[in-house]
Parts: sequence; structure tokens; C-alpha cells
Amino acid sequence: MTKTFYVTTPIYYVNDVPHIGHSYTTIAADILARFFRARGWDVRFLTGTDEHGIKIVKAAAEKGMTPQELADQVVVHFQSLWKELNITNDDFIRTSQPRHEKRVQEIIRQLVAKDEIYQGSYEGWYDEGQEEFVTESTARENEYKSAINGKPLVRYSEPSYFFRLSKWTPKLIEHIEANADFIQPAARRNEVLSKLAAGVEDLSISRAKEKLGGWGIEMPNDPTHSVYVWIDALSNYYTALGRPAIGDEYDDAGAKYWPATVHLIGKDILWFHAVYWPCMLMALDVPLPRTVFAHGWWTSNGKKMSKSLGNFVSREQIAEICTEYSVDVYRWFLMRAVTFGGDGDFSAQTLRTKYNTELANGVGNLLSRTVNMIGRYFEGTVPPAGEVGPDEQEVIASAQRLVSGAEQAMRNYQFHVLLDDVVSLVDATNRYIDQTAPFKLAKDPSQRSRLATIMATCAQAVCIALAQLEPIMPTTARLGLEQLGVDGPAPTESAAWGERLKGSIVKKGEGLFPRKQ
Ligand code: ME8
Repeated sequence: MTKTFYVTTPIYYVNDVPHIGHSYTTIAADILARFFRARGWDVRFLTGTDEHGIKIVKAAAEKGMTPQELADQVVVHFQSLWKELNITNDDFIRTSQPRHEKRVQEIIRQLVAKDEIYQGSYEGWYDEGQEEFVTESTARENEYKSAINGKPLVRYSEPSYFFRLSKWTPKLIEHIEANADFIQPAARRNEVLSKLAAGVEDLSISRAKEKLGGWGIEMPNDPTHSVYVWIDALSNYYTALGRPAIGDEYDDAGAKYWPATVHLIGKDILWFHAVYWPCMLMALDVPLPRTVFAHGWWTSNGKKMSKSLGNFVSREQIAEICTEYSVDVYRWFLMRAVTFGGDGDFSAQTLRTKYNTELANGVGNLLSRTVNMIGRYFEGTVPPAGEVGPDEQEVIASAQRLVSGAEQAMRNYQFHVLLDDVVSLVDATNRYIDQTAPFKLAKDPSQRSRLATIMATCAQAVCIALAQLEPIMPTTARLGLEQLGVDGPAPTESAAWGERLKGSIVKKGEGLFPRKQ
């Protein structure tokens, strides 16, 4: 049976244009989607925009626009950036679409029918940036300011509908404890567990509709209330599949992809995904996603990127990097610079150094040396390997480690492990060329078979490295593979060593990664 793989990104707020953080999660999701698609899995990749909520209402008012006008304007920036970055999402959901709004109402209807929602009144500290009420103790700890953006918390009091979150938390704790994969990385899982142990109150899930100027999804049981934006937003992962069924043309269209394989998110929104969302699903009697993976934050010179500090790597800067290097280099660097799950600092200097070391002098140089030598010594045709011996062992072992470990690395969302293995293989092969000195052997006709083995080894090694880089650097890896005469899908599994490219006709091409000063 074909394996399904459903990967999602957060749906991004449309109060502002995209930046590096948004592109990070989306690129990671795209790499997973491409990787598993290439292995024949049935992949579904969803991204989209979060368009309701007070934040959008305010941003629109500041610009003299309606929220819908703002959303329509900003969504284009996300969609065009994803196109530029070669993102292969299968669907793009906007929470203002009727297919979503109607299903959120159906979800609320079901929860009301199950007595999972009740009416109460809420008074508390509210973080307008995060759109969440903050407990008294958290508010005090942070001097009544937002822990995220430092803005003063606001005192809110209003009648509200509540979801019985506290009823479900014991079951959630059990689930988290029994499923080590559910919240990743492990450190984040422990954070969630200790916060849960401190106790959780029921969740206010509605807002007075008039406060939102009518922008939002109306509570189906009370037209004076709108659905709290997080309940609306989280539901997108399920509604985009045409679930629950409501009798329209989207019904169950992607039902086979549920439960999601992984929700990729930033650590800023882990609590919502690891607590609110699974509890809602349990209350609805819907299976839980397999994994919620929270990656870290990009910082700039050690400081958190924020709009107030003006230090975000913006859409314009992303475009500059893509012009100076390439889209693929940008994609690669985001995965290479940081262990997925940890925080990382974005620096143009590190990008340049890593690019020159690993791409220009690494895989780029290996490819051009290989293609040039095969051109010179074997008239451009990859020769069959002779007997492989001790000199080849390190290259072969590195290649096998890369090929056999790739799927495991990607199933564990360890992009860095895969990239480390690519670097090891490329370095081992460049060293191998230096040690075996094919340029000397070429002068000695009695060494013809040895020279053929070396060429076949180099060709196979660089082919494997490029094939594994393809989901990360789709355009460049393909150009490299074409130089090796590989037209169809890149071979990912090992064949008998040195056999893979036998007879392939190499084509000299542009250097993949010209050195940067
Ligand atoms: O939170 N480093 O939307 P959002 C890394 N609409 N990633 C970052 C980042 C940084 N400095 N800054 C942002 C929302 N991100 C909600 C989500 S989901 C049901 C609703 C990324 O536009 C990261 O993926 O504020 C983070 O989770 C997301 O942008 C937040 O995007």
C-alpha cells in the first residue's frame, strides 16, 4: 500500500508581508514533500494564510482598508514568494474561504452538541499580538507585558463561550507520555509536559463579534459571537481536506491524508498546536496528528528578529540573496546553518563562508573535476569500474551511509544529518582524487583500468550527493545530474559500486557554484 505523508506549515498572518521565518518553515515542508514524493509516497503538502482576528482588523484599519482588502493584497505576497522559492504545496488555504468557514462552524456545532462548549464570562489579561488571554501568574512574571512582543497586556472582560480544555488534559498528558514522537524535539515535549502539570484552565473560544467589526467566523449557536482566531486557524489542517463533511464539493477530498504526518511550526506557537489542537480533536473524536515539530527561531546578530528592532531578514533581502546566489542556495543555507529544532543566527558572512567551503569548493568543484577528467581521459563517457580496492573504501562507505540513512534522517526531520552526510561524501571523494592522483595515472597506459575505476567512483559519488541534495536544491541538483548524463529520476539506491553511470555521457556545463569573494 502506498504510504501517505501529510505535511503542513502554520498558516501565516496577513497583517504583514512574509519574511525569513515564514520561508524557513515552508521550505522545510517543501523539502519533506519533495523527498517523500520522489520515493513514491502519496504526499499532501498544505500551507496558507490566517486571515481573521483582531490583528488583521487593526492592521487593515491603519491602512484605511477593509480586512478582506488587506488579506487579498497580502496573500499575493505569500503566494508569489512560494512560487519564487519553488514551493510545491498541493493546496493553499485561506481562512476567509467559505470551504473553511463553513467547516469551522460545523466543528463548533459538533462540540456544542457534545456539550464540550459552554457559556461563561471571561475577565483577564489579553495579549493582543498573540491573540490570547494570559494567566495572572504569567502576566505578573512578564510585568504585564507580552512575553512575545513586549507590548502592555490589555484587561479584557466579556461574556464568552468556553471549550472544556481542562477535561481533556489528563488524556493529552497520557498521549504525550505514550508517544515520544508526538511533540518534537524532546526538549519541547518536556516543556509542554511541565506546563501542563501546572494546570490548565478551560479555553475561551469566542469573542464579541462587534469588537472585531464583524470580521471572523460567526459562532453558529450565537450570532453575537465570533470564533476565537486560534480555533479557527488550527482547524485549517483538517478543513483543507474537506473534513468534516458538510455537503459541498470539497467533502472528504483529502480525507485519506488524515491524521497529518507532521505539523511543522515555529516554537512560538507550540502550545496551541500541542495542547489546544489535540484536545479539540479528542473532543471531536478525531485521531491526532502523528507529530508536531517545533523548530527554533532565527536571530540576527544574536538578537531575536522583530519588527520593532527592524532586523528581520525581509522579503527584499531574501530576493537579494536569491539574486546574488540562487533560490537553491537560500533553501540550502536555511537547512545547513542550523540544526532543525534549534535556534540559529542569520549572517551574510556565514552564508558566504559556508557557500564557498561546501558548495563552491565542495560539491561544485567535485562535479567539475569529475566531468572534466572523464571528458579528457575517456572522451566523455563514464567508463566501467575495474576492481575496487582499499582506496575506494572510504568513498563507498560514505556513500552507503548517506543513502541508507537519508530516509531515517528525513523521517526524523533531521535535515542537518542528511546534509552532514552529503558533506562527508563530497569531502571523502575530493580527498580520494587528491590521493589517487588520476592526472598522473592518465600518463601511464598500464594504469588504464585503475583510472577507469577512479572515474567511475567519482561519477557515482557525486551523482549520489546530487541526488540527495535534489529535494533541497531542486534546480541546481538537476543541472548537476544533467552534466553527469542523468536525465530521468536521480538514482537514490546503491547499485554495484561503479556500475550506476557506466556508459553515461557527461556534458561539460557551467560551474554550479561559482566562488564568491
Ligand atoms: O503565528 N524564526 O502566524 P505568523 C523562525 N497565524 N521562524 C519564524 C520566525 C523566526 N524568527 N518568525 C516567524 C501565526 N516564524 C499564526 C499561525 S497556525 C494554525 C496559525 C515562522 O504569521 C514560524 O513558522 O506569526 C512561526 O511559527 C510562524 O512563522 C508564525 O507565523
